Amino acid sequence: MNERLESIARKVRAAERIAPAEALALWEEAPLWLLGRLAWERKLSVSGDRVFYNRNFHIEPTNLCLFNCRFCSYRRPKGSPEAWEMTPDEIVAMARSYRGRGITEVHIVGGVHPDHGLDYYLDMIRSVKGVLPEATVKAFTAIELAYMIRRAGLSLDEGLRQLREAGMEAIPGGGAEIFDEELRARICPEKGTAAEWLAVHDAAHRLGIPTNATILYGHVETVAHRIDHLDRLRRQQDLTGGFDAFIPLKFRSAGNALSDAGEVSVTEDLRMLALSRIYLDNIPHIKAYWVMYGKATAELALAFGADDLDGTIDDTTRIYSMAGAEDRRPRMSVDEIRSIARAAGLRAVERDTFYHEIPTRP
Ligand code: V47
Repeated sequence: MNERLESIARKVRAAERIAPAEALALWEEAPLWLLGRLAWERKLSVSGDRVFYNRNFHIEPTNLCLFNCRFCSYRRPKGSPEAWEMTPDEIVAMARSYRGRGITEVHIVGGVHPDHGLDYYLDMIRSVKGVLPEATVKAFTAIELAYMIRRAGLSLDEGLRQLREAGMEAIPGGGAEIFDEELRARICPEKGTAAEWLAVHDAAHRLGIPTNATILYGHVETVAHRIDHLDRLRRQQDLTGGFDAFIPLKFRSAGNALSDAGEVSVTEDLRMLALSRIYLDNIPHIKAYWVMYGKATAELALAFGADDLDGTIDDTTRIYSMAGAEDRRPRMSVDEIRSIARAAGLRAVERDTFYHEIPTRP
């Protein structure tokens, strides 16, 4: 190992923060085993032998979307036979079908629908919460939120307050994509800016609403772009501290305008996870979203710094199956999650949205 690498590894082990240039050096020069070992050690010091999971399902109310992001396989234009829009009754019926099944989180994300006002979303949240009062509603990406709040003529703060009052208790991490302005203009030119994404999370954190963060990697960006993205998140977290989890999202190439970019290797996925764990020293949880990796890679991810697998899902999300993920009908039983954790030498621990542990139950 060269001297530079040795000194960076020493810093990481001493829980000292590394700079962007050091992250780049780690990426370019560290062998996989070293990245993995550093991330594993960091994971152990944060969450010990635990791997978190939750009992959740998703509601994807629509795949109509104002924006046409080039990496997206999910969106359909109005009039397309593959476009869908759930009615409020269908949404309530879906939530009702999960009554009595131990669900602790409902994740609601869809396209940015052109026609709905804020009241529509407030009613949606109230109705889901009304049917499943014990579950946390984690809803809408920062992009959807910015749009619905702006359309209502409200400040971010006021809009988020109203949504929280209706029952939105946490915000998922989607819509971050890649923060670099030039790249964003190439892959999702119409979508809200990086500054807008960060402003929504900043406002949410200041209101005490916890959120997640993501990156979409493995398309046309460079490693320096990824590190810049991580750096902006780390700086935001220093200011407001409200990110619970970071989720590196691997670009899946089927059925979208960026298909030619292909997909990065599993080895690169593991390097990305490890780098995220090492760089984001102020975000406690790194999620290996099994729906996007597939179950086999998710198990591997647990040796590279991840401490969360996300949830049972119950075949309720299409975003990744439409983009080419192996699992066409993603669902995982609690037993399966436990055996993945066990195989990785770790202990599966059920959590709620806020990472409170839930005592073992069948
Ligand atoms: O923002 C879209 C990504 C995200 C593709 O917060 C794609 O707990 C890969 O954010 N290949 C939405 N990714 C999903 C998301 C998420 C998922 C699970 C848990 C949480 C959480 C958040 O999906 C979008 C976009 O970055 N995405 N298309 C694609 N072809």
